[in-house]
Amino acid sequence: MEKSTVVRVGSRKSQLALIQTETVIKSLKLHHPHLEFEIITMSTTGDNILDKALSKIGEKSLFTKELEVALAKREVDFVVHSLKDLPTTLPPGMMIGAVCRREDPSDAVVMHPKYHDIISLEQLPNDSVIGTSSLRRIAQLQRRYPHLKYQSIRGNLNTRLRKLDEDNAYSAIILATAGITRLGLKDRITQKLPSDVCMHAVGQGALAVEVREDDTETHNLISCINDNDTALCCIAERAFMKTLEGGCSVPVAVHSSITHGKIVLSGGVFSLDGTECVVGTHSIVEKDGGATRYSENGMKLPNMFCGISIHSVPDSDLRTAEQTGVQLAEQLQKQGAQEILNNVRQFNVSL
Ligand code: DPM
Repeated sequence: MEKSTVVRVGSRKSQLALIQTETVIKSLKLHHPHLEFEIITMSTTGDNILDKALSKIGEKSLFTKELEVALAKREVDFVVHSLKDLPTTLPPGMMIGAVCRREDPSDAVVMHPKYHDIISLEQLPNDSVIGTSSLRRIAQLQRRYPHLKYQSIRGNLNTRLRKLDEDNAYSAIILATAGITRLGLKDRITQKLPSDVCMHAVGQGALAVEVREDDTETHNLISCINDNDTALCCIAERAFMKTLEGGCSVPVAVHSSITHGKIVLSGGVFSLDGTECVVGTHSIVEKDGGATRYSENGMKLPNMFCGISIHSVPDSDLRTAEQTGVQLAEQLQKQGAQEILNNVRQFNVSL
C-alpha cells in the first residue's frame, strides 16, 4: 500500500466493539507502522432492537449485516467482529481473512453485589433469577442448577452490569469471560464456568477480521495478525454448527483444543429446558487435498472453510479442521441431535 493510504475499518459503536477494533488496529500497526487507520462506526439490528430476546428476533446476522453492506460498497476496507456473532455462511463475496489469538473462551458468572460472600451458582438460594438471553447458557445451566430461574437480559455489557447492580431483578448474570476482560472489568467475575458445566458458543473469545474475498491487498495486510491454532479450532467449531444448521439462537455448545497437533473438538446439543442432550468428542488425523476455487472471471480465489480463509496454514490442515466439525455433528445427528434442534426451532417460531 501507498504511504499515504488510510485504511478504513468498520466497527459497531459499543464500547466493547470499539475496544476490539482498536486492539486489532494496534496489532496491525506493529507490523505496518506507516499505515493510518480510520474507524467508521455503525449501529446494527442487534444494537437497535433491545426489547426482544435475541433468539426471537430471528435473523442470523443481527450484529453484522450493516457492517457487511458497508464492506460490500467499499465504504470500509475491513470489519472487526466477535467471531461468535458471524454466521457460519457469510454473504457472497465476503470472507474472514484473519482470526486473532483467542482469549479465554469460557462463560462467567457475575453475582449481584449483595452476594459478595457467594462464590458459585450452587450457593444461591432457590428460585434466584439468573440473567441471560442465551438459550445455550440456559439449557446447560438448568441441567446443573435446577434450583435457579433464568430470565432474559439484553443490552451491551455495560448496560447489563448496570441492570444487575441497580434493578434488583437478577441475583447474577452470565457473560463471556472474554468480553468482561476486554472491558477491563475482570474483577467483576465471581466464577468462571468450566466446560463440563457450560460449554461455550462457537467462536467465543476470538476476534475475526472480515474482508472482501477479491481484495487480496487487504487480505495480505491483515494476515499477520492471524493465529493459526485459533483459526483451526474455530473452523472445526463452525463446521460443527454449520452441519447442524445451528445459528446464534439454538442451544449448541462446543469446546476445542489442539493436543499433539490434533484438534480435539467436543460439542453438545441441548433441549431448551436442558432435560435432553447429546454430547460427544471427536478428533481425526487423515488429511484431504481439496480443489482450487475460481471466480467468475477465472481469477484464483482463496479457499474458504466456513467463511475462514488463511494463507499461513496448508489447505489440507484447514480441511481436516472442517472435517472434524462435520464428523462430530454427524455423530451427534445419529444420536438424535437433529430431533432436539427441530423441537427447539418449532418452539422458537411459535413464541
Ligand atoms: C451470541 C450469543 C451471545 C452474543 C449467544 C450465546 C450472548 C447473548 C446473551 C451468538 N452473541 O453465547 O449463546 O448473553 O444474551 C456477544 C458477546 C460477545 C460477543 C457477549 C457475551 C463478547 C465475547 C466474544 C453476544 N457476542 O457473550 O457475553 O467476543 O466472544
